[in-house]
Amino acid sequence: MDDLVNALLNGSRRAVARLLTWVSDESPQASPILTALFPHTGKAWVIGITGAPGTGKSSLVNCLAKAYRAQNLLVGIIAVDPTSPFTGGAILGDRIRMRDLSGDSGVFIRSMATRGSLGGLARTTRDAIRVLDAAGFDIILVETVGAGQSEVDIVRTAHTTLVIEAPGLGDEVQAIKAGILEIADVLVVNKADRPGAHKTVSALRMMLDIGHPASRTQMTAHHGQLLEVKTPETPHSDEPIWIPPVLETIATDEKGVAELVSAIQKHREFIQSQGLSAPLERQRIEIELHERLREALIQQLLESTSPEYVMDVINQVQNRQLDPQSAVTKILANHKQMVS
Ligand SMILES: Nc1nc2c(ncn2[C@@H]2O[C@H](COP(=O)(O)OP(=O)(O)OP(=O)(O)O)[C@@H](O)[C@H]2O)c(=O)[nH]1
Ligand SMILES: [Mg+2]
Repeated sequence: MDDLVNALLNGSRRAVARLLTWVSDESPQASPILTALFPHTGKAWVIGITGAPGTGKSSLVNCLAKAYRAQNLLVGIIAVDPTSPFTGGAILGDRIRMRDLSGDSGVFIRSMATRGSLGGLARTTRDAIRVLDAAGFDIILVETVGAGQSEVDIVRTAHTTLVIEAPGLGDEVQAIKAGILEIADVLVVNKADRPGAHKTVSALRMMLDIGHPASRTQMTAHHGQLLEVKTPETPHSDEPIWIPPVLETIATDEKGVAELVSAIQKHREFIQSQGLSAPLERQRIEIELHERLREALIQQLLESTSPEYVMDVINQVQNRQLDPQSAVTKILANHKQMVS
């Protein structure tokens, strides 16, 4: 184990590959290594790239990776595909789009698909980010398809979040629905070679104006937690606020990429100069702990409770002998008894 940890800390690509496989397989072998690596993490800048399917996320990731490589930075890429475990096609497509990067040992690409729960995917994605971080990757690009709360959760891991839109298709409306506009640090209208790009840009700018820019620099409270995550205090009116820029890109022609890299850099400098790094990290840790705790508690509960017992409780609810809340109380009481 020490050998693997040392190899990884020295940036061995084989060690990275092996550990990422354990992480995505949720293999128990990964845990002690992640524990050993943790003190060596926290150095990379994590950039989340999200948006509706087909908006050009992978193409932009490809462009960004090349730009950061030109700065001599090491780039890790995680493509999260929560839609299905059968992602052969999508991954193959990404490989083709990212083929410019193949053969460069300064870039490491890995796809992560869900095996069980989406909560599991958020956890394995965080672990994968830490593996790359400990291995010395400076920039970690995490691509997720922005379709709902679970993807938003994954994106919350990032230090800078890019939301990618494309002209037409009413994408801006979709973004609002999925709640992803609120998490954008930089908005990108890709496929600017297509008609309607300017219209999409102005629509997005208008929506940003209507929104509440004061709350944008910090993450909003997380839904569905066991415990309430405190909403960050609204900054005083004289404090500088981050207003997400709206940029146009043509990923297929590598147009607008330099401006995008510069916007990301400005956001990073803003976070750091305003002393927001530490509070934002605390908030990410809080969210992660809640998620892990919830998963662990449910796991514990399921281990101490037999399926027959649960079946029986379900029957009682169906027969109107027990209401659902009392059923939960009953299962919890049974669990308490089993573990004591
Ligand atoms: N015209 C045009 N096409 C683009 C541009 N960027 C990407 N595309 C094309 O759009 C298609 C989808 O691009 P991807 O980069 O795979 O998009 P994605 O958002 O990663 O897609 P998913 O991961 O499947 O959600 C590909 O055929 C790209 O070549 C662009 O700026 N202009
Ligand atoms: Mg993609």
